[in-house]
Amino acid sequence: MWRELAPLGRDAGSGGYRRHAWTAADAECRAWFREQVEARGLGYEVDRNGNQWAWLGDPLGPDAVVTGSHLDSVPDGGAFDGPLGVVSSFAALDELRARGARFTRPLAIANFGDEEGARFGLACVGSRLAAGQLTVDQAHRLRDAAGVTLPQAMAAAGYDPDAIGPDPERLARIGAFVELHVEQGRALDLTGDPVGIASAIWPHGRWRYDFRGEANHAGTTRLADRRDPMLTYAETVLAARREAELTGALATFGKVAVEPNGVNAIPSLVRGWLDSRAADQATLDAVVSGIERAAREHAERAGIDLDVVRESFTPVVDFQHALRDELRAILTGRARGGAADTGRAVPVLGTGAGHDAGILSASVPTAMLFVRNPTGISHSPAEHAAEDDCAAGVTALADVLEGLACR
Ligand code: HGY
Ligand code: MN
Ligand code: MN
Repeated sequence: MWRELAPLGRDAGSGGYRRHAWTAADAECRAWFREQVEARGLGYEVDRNGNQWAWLGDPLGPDAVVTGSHLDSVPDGGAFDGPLGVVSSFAALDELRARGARFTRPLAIANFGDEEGARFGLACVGSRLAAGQLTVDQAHRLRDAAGVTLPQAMAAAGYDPDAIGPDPERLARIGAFVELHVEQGRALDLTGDPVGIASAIWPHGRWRYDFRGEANHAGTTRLADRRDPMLTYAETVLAARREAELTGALATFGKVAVEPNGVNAIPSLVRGWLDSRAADQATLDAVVSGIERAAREHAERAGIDLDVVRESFTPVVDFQHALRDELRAILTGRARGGAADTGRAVPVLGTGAGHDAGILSASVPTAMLFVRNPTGISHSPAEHAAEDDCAAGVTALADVLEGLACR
């Protein structure tokens, strides 16, 4: 499965993935997902928001156990963020069938669309729509850098944008959602464990800063006569780092767009996107307001107009303790009777990375498994996990699914 998926949407130059929502690369990944479903004789379904589902058992039955993740990527993302969860889900199902597991609850594997928000700027569009955390009107207003709206992109990919909307009945039928994901950090590398369990997701968001100045000639305009938004943007980027250091939060300006973006032209507009995250809401509020305050002071002094728009926000997620503890019991061998009690506690760790499981946790009992990432690098072509650790992740996911769905 991994070898078949690896070339899809991969850029030959950077080696990174460009699997953005409703593009040709996304379509290739969706076709791959459907092939896996059909190769296993599972029921295939695409829900009203374009999320894909593979079903074993009755899709309308109660108390389903669902696993899976996403296949889309950030620009030049790595191979594991998302796909590891989807591939591991199919491999875990194969493992359970090899074990002769008898399912007493419906089981599904999901591919949630547009988790990264790389094209339209909002994270977890597929799961947010299903959970009613993104209204149809808000979704219809999303547009990419070329001005293509989400409905236009969905229609061009053959999906009905008028069908999108909340899916409470579907979510009400789910008893547990467990997402396996490559760790985006080095906590497991430090504990020496191949697999860990998630405790929480930090609150995090994305803010767009629009710095407007005055376009002019780079070669004839005196410095004193300029209103250059690039300077204010640069000062804001440095202020963001200072505020993050002062508050123990994270703040990143990783995306910038300049108009007219000419080497010999003083910009009229510099658009910068802030990604900020912190262990708790109060700290996040403090760092985000601190950055905006500094930006406004710099803009005021330089005669630059500034607009700040929050484009994406996810509150803190505290994964359901009962399900988290059930996974822990299963993985330390206590809950499955005969299995030797390994006694070794499985690490439970928080993360600053957002996930569909975080969005769905407001509607469904959710949990996450992390697979060790020896360098911690993610959102980069250098993202990697060792094959043995990925295999340990598949076994852990199979154990968890068996413990939950084969009672
Ligand atoms: O941004 C995130 O944390 C996730 O990768 N969407
Ligand atoms: Mn990601
Ligand atoms: Mn991810």
